[in-house]
Amino acid sequence: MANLILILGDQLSHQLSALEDADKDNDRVVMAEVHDEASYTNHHKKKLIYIFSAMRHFARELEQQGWHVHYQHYHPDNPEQSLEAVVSKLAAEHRPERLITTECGEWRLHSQISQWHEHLGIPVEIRPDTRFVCRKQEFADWAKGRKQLRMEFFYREMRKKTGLLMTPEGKPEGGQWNFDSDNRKKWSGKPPAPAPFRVEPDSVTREVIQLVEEHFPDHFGTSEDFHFAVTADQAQAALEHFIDFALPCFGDYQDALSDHEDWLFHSILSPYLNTGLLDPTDVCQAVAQAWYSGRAPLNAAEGFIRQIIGWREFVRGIYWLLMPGYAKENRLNNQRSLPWFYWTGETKMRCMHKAIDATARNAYAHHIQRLMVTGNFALLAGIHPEDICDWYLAVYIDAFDWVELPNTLGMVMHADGGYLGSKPYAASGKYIQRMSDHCQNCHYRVQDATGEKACPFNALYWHFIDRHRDDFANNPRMAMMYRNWDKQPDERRRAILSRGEWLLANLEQL
Ligand code: FAD
Ligand code: DLZ
Repeated sequence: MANLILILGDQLSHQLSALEDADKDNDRVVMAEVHDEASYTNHHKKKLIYIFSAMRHFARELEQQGWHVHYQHYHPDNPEQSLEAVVSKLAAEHRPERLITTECGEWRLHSQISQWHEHLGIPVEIRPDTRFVCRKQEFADWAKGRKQLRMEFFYREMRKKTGLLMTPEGKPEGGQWNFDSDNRKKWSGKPPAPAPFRVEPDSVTREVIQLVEEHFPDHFGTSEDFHFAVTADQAQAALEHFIDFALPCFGDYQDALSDHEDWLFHSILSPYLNTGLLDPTDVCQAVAQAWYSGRAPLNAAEGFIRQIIGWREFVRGIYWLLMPGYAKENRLNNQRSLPWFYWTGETKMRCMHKAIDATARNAYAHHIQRLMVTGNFALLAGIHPEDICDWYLAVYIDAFDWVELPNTLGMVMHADGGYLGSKPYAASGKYIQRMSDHCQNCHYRVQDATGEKACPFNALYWHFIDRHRDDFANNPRMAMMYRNWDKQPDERRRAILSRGEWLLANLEQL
């Protein structure tokens, strides 16, 4: 055998750098479902099913194209329980010239793979991951010397680099870089939200569902009604479904929350983007084309493209710039444990119940649920960043450390001191009321900050503002909040803080 080519569970792309210039006749591809990767967190059952099934389908495609593939199916008694063990065994058996792989997406595994050459007795060639618009070094160069890193400026560079939604004269289409102010509508049920794209499980997926039920029965969530795409062709159909049915309203209702609809007008493409079934630039080009051909408004197309070549690339850049220290950041010195209801959904707070229940059923919640409901609550309640990061890493089908960590630790928890946002995304119940119809069905009263039935988000919000005065009072974007708080009568402030104290001491009861 000439070379061994390792393909990881989130590298399911035929254009993967590890496959470039390979010799189909002599090289051997290795893919492995292993205990260590399946168990480093309490992965949602649907995430396990998705990864294993997509891996199996991808391996089959490679074989159909003439590749020799060594594929390890998961079994708890497999002697090789880690990727290194699988690769070591093959290296000893076949004496390849070298191991080739594409750099992996998380620090934990990356730091292991970068040491493998010491144990395997063969060189290990780690190639750059070309599935992103911005290379790691390019981001580091952009970030160098800047006092603050702001996504908006990075995003403009990526627009120029890709030419997406740019005029031939090099100006942004529509005369503006960003149409976010058009994208904050509340959704009241009309127009109806489209049904999500569905693929009925084939025999491969059904076998994996059984495997996950048998060997991972205690993992979070349900395997029922698994309907995600598991091949690149199916993911392409999911993209077309999004463009036809959801994109036209994506912008308008991007920030909306609903008591009745899990998916609203979101694309549900993150699992496919993050595992290689879809390429981010192709996806953005298809969306830009939908605008050019009049099938979607500009605020939708621009808003969507910004999420991908802006936020997605930006968080990846931050991750690789700041790891491994980044994962340990806790600048607000939060110490509370994650309340148990994050795992059960059993809470009287309607918005929280709805977001967690959807998460358990679907392995998915849309961005505003993650940011402004479960995330906002964790921020206000002072949950330890490691606890809440581990929750997000476990429960979502699209969760990989490089994208989950900056979003949770940075954007939600403000634990990094402000790389991801110039102010914390802290909000009271009023925000949730404005953007959703949850509050009218809630046990708690959103208009109250004190009293047994007062919405917990309210007193927790003011408690957060008060206890972090030293951290935020000088932030110009927070000044109005401090002015509003300071002009409250003393007695009211004391009552709110006392309710806040009670809530913090009794989180499990909410
Ligand atoms: P859409 O709303 O349709 O957006 C389109 C695409 O834009 C997404 O598919 C995604 O690729 C990209 N995108 C949008 N926002 C972000 C963002 N903030 N960061 C990176 N990419 C973004 N996204 C993940 O892919 N994996 C995660 O583990 C993850 N964890 C998150 C944790 C928290 C606390 C928060 C607030 C956000 C997290 N996100 C994560 C970002 C975002 O919530 C998801 O990408 C999005 O909800 C996926 O659903 P969608 O494909 O329907 O997205
Ligand atoms: C997330 C995941 C899971 C659940 N299982 C596997 C696996 O069995 N084999 C594998 O190669 N990859 C798996 N992955 C993805 C990795 O844990 C890891 O998150 C990514 O490869 C990082 O780039």
